Amino acid sequence: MKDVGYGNAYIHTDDFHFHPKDKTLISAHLAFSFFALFVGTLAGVLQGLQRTGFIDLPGAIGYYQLLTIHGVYLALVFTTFFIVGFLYSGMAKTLNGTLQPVSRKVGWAGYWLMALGSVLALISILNNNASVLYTFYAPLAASPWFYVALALLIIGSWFSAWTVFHNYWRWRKENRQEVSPLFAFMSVSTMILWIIATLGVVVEVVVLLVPWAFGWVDKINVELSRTLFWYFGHPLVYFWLLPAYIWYVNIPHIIKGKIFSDALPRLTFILFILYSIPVGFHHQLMEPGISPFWKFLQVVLTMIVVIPSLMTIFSLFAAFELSGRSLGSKKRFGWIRKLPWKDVRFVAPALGMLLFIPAGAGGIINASYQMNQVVHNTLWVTGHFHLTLAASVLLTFFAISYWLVPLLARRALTRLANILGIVQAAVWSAGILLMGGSMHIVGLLGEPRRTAFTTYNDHPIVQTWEPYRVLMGTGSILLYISIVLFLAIVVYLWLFAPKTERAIEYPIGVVNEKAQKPPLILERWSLWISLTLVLILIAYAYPVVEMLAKNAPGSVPIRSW
Ligand code: HAS
Ligand code: CU1
Repeated sequence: MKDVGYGNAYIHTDDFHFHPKDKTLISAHLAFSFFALFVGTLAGVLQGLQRTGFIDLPGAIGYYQLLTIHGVYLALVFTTFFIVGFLYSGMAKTLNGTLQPVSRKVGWAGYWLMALGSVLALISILNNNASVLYTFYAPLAASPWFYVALALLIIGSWFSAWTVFHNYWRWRKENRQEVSPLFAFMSVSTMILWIIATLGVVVEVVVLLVPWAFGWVDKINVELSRTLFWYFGHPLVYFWLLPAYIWYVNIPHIIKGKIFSDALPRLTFILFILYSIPVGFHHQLMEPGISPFWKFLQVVLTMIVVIPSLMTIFSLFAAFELSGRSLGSKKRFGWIRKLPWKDVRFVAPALGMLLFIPAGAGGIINASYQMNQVVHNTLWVTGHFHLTLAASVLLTFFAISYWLVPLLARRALTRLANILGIVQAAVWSAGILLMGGSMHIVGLLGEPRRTAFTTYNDHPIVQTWEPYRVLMGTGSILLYISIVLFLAIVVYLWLFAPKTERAIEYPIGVVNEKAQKPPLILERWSLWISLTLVLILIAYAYPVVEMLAKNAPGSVPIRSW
């Protein structure tokens, strides 16, 4: 590996180039994700400005329509395409230098299914037939084709998961007694989590929503449909988070340090597989159809799933401090100054990490039964997920784009792009702090989420929300500016930056020589999957049977728009 050092026009190189066919597959995923990012943020700023009273929307499009596009295109479409493309790139880099040809074909099948689903969903929403938001809660009913589109998106992503698994199996066959590369381990864990989680939403969509929306059955069991959604909805947030926890392998390289421990991140990911699914009731704490014991049990499990994130904090600080000390820092906190604060590949995720500390604390508040009564269905929750998904995760995805796009295009991450990237990440963080921070406060003051602008007949309580609405609106404008800048930098890096053979490297850290070899049991997937299924049965079997046995009257489809 040749290190030409940061501060030159180019960052260092390890002469890794993608196989041209891998490059096309990965690029297609990234391109679609950037398209979704643009559509989703455009809808986001428009609905944000409407709900804060800054603008009136033209008659042709409504607030709930825009909010649905915003949620579906960012939370479901952008994330899935980006994550799949990114995982393919790391699998190619760390396993055999290229993806297996057959897996590439399956990867393309997945891509087209997901793209078809995404376009169909957008058409349904634009035709004003699916203003049901990204959680598509029954009894609100969309056009049946919207649900078919969602099913295509998810089933397509199963093909992508297979592509990841297949490359891992092939490598495993040739390297039976070896510990897999950390990146590949993380990708496999992420996709195992995804498959188990999406089973819930596929059952919800295919068994409950589609027949009901087509009119083949009259009524839907609302509580059961929401339960199946949140069985999926919570692990969904870790499907976003785990690729960002790539911090474990990327950040040590970028800070010129080493991976502190090879076993700890693997254990972290196993804990996520085990504990992220049987916790969905923490989104349903205020719903009447579930008895308190099962809510309590899932809240306890939620507190356990916080532990792997605490382990991540520990591991990152250890990597920072060890790297700082090896670079000569002597004072207790001197390592902070040794971090590469001029490198966007570090600065963007570092801002994400800093924001994840209050964001995670907010999550623990949400999960605490009594406090959930105060924050549930208020803008506090919207603030929470902007600080987690739209800050910690997205800032990391920005950084990944800043090295992955030039690597794919064999172009340089120029000094200018690097500086603009830092500005872009800083503007994004400022926007999120303004918007997400105000959402937290105004949520405590009682402003509900999922509502268009209203003054509630000039009610005095609503007048106390006013200053926060101004801050939220201003924050959303900053966020939009930041995305436009991000997309402009990406287009520059993809098409216009100087061509170079000494491409920017794919940052994968080396493990600290003092770290212990991870035990092979961590790769006994059948064991972890079985334990996960047992935990799911414990947490869900009885309440679901209860929901079925109660034989609730159910609801006919309702169209509220
Ligand atoms: Fe959440 C609602 C609980 C994490 C996303 N969450 C949501 C919704 C979304 C979401 C989208 O219990 C709304 C869904 C909807 O539409 O209704 N959440 C939690 C808990 C955690 C948590 C306990 N959430 C996330 C993450 C998300 C996300 C991550 C997206 C990526 N959440 C809830 C609950 C609700 C909820 C309830 C329902 C609320 C309601 O009533 O509706 C935990 O996983 C959080 C653990 C995290 C930490 C922080 C670790 C910090 C780290 C940073 C390291 C920093 C360093 C410093 C090293 C404990 C790892 C760097 C230093 C330098 C110098 C650079
Ligand atoms: Cu959750």
